[in-house]
Amino acid sequence: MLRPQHTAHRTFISAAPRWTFRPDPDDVGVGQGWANGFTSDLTVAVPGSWNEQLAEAGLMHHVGPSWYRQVIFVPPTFGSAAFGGSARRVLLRIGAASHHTTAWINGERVGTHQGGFLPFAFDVTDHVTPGTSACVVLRVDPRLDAETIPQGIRAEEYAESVERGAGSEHFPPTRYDFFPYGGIHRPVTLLSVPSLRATHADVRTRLHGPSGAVVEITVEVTEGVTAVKALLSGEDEDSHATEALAVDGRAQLTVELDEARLWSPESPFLYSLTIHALDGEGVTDAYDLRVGIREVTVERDRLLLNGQPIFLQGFGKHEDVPVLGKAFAMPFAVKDMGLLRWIGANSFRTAHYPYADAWLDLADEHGILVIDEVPAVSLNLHKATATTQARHEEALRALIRRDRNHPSVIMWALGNEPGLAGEEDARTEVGRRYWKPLFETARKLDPTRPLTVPSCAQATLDDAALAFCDVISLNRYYGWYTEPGQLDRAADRLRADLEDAYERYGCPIFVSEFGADTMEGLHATFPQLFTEEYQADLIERYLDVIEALDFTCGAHVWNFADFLAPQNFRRVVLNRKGVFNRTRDPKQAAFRLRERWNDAMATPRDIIEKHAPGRGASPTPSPES
Ligand code: BDP
Repeated sequence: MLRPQHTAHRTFISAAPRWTFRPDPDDVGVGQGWANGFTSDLTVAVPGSWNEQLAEAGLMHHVGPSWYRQVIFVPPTFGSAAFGGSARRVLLRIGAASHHTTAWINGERVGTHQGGFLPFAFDVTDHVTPGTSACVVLRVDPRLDAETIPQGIRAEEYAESVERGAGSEHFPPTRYDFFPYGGIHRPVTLLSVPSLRATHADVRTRLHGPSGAVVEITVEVTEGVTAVKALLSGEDEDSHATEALAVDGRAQLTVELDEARLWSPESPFLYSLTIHALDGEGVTDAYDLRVGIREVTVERDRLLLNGQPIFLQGFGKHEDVPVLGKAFAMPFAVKDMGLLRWIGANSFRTAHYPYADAWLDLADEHGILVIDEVPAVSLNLHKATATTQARHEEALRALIRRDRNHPSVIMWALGNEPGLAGEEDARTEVGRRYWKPLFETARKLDPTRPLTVPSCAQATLDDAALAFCDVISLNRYYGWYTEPGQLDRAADRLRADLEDAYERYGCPIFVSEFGADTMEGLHATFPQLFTEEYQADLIERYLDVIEALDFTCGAHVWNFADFLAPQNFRRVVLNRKGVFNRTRDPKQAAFRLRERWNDAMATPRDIIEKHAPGRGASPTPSPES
């Protein structure tokens, strides 16, 4: 799906930010006809989670169906007359809503969608009239179960575990360690697009010869489009034009560059690509994209970008900010990018779900490398069914389709921590059968990026997902959940674990999570959990171990910033493993990392060389290369 854009052939409006809101805890809204409109004293901001916004109305822990209503004036400029009479369509697009959404316009149902973290759109042309108002009603239901991605805990299951006195320590109940926000989390827009248009574009780049590159563009088009033109231009460089006929709804175009300017963290150069759809009489649609040319490969124990080894230094993140909850908030995204640069990080992981695409735009521009994650967090394979697996595949396809054009995305994480509660199925043939087809699908859809699944200590190195990974990602908490206050023992266990992992799998090892909860302002002269010194020391001890091992390709501290967790005795309101607090003030660890990572603007390899002499050098070429 192409994003909202203003071009000579496309336009859009954003819905007003304040919506009428009504929670529906007893799920009576459909039966009572709320789709035709409803009244309520409550309003809520969109994008925004309802939880913190409406905490005083008793909705902090509301994880149930909720209704939104907004009257949107459809501009007369959305009509065909404004675009020279050619036929047009109107689309209602929702950037993301957690997790199941049904939409009505003027009481007529226009569509439904499953999945909380990716955009979706409904063609509402037949339900609106340009120049008049439309009443948009959305029912958003955040409830999850064993067959959704991510999996969740149904209210009845929770009630049973409360009864049994086991497994009920989280409230609201989740299978994961972040707050189960509900709401419309990314912008709602109404788009006016030509009937004869491009509907999707896939751009693949590969390096060719000593300094050239090939850019392959596949454009999906609506019926009636006969050809597609593409124009690729770089700064101060010639433009490259190409054209191809559309056959069976798609056109394949290729641009060959003799001298390609590559995208990299040091020089994140982006070409502009303009796509034109044609119908035999002229141009019917125009759409702009940006293209970064770069290549990611795995060679023995190295992760390579444009043929050079890279070492990932950065964080697992969350989309979580005060009041807005899980909503995308540009000021925080801009601030976070600034902090990533300030601290000297070169990468982050979109733990534990796809983020708003604006994050990836920023990463493309700043040269930040991204591990992009499917929202299959803490999978319980014992409870997974064929439906869970099919939805997992759907989520994987949708993520790759949305994000593959971003050069910043260097690796797909197909999930996170299967078998978190120690379920045996994660380590047996059940796990193997679950993961195999998912990896096959991902490789078929995108053979140009390595695949991984961050794995937890509870699943052990027998985690069935690991056997399919190109990079082994390990989340490890020695010195925190085990060996508390004992950093020497923690470092020894970590080293032994990483060595075992490499011996067993023989591919690059990435420590995708490690960290310690930290209350800013707590200090001690000895290793004491929760103090700022302990967090900073633990992080440095981990980095010393990881950087000194030849086969590692990076380390991501958990977490960039503190984030809200469900209520449970392990958390003082927030998961406090952030090196920044929730409002982005630095803890001591942030300054230590900054010192280590910036180091006169050295590259990550130079930093390794400093802390582990001899380790930063490029790999010796393998005999066959
Ligand atoms: C890991 C999870 C992450 C948690 C983290 C923690 O991947 O979501 O927040 O541990 O416990 O198991 O802080």
